[in-house]
Amino acid sequence: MSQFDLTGKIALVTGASYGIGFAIATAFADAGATIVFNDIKQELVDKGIKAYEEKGIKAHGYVCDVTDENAVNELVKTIEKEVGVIDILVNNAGIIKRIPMCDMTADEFRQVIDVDLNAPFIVSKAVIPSMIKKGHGKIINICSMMSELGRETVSAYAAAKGGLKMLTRNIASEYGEYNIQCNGIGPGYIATPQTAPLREIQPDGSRHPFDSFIISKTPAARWGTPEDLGGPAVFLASDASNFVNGHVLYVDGGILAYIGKQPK
Ligand code: NAP
Ligand code: GCO
Repeated sequence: MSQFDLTGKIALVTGASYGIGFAIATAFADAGATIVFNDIKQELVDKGIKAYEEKGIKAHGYVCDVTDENAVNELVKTIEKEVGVIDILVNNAGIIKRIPMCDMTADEFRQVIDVDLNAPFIVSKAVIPSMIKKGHGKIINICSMMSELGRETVSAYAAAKGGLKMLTRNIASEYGEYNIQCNGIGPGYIATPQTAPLREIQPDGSRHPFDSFIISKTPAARWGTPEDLGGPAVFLASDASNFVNGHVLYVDGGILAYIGKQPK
């Protein structure tokens, strides 16, 4: 049997009706896992179930706001009853607000921290006890370039994703002895609705300046696709990574290794 096989495993991927979460869940299903996902609205869950069906995947979809601790605890109980104990959790649901720091309200800052940092704490805490009883578990936190780097307008997001990197290391430290591996994936710049405003074609038909900037900062000279994250996620969800713990795997086409192209 392949070390990457996920047959018999149950995976919960949060916020996975489209985008990166959807691509990761699809890769898990291709490797044999049963897919469970949630999203914040019924329309998104319906859209997700249909999109999985189109790929031949029977996914279990639930409405749940990952920032609501009671709702998350109920969700995990329902999944355990209706599907089974979760073997793999991917904390994928996330938001970003691109606002210069001095223009951002404390409330807006808190909303980002709530979804991108507090929620992974809440969902991980809800699944770990059953993972301990089962004798194994895999938690994958979707981090970011902003777990390492800063840039204008993303103070809350960078603070949350930097914190998520440390939550990853802490879960690994605290629960490694129970055969739980908690790792992060740090996607580079990936073409999804979240980054669509950064790729908008300009009125004169030229590329968005940020789009050109990202191409020049990425040795691969392209944006990533959600599918680029599938293989790394399967690795971190499978037995192939049983001694990998507390690591963040950057899937960035080389951005973090590169000083950037010299301007012409
Ligand atoms: P996305 O397209 O915005 O998808 C995120 C999903 O999470 C959406 O379905 C969203 O619903 C859902 N969600 C938001 N708040 C939620 C909540 N409170 N409870 C439950 N679900 C919630 O994002 P993506 O680009 O695929 O990104 C997925 C993850 O990767 C995020 O954590 C993001 O920060 C991270 N990431 C993205 C990139 C990139 O370049 N795209 C790079 C690095 C890291 P709505 O549609 O209603 O908001
Ligand atoms: C931004 C982007 C990033 C990416 C991603 C990078 O405005 O700089 O949205 O934050 O989404 O997280 O890894």
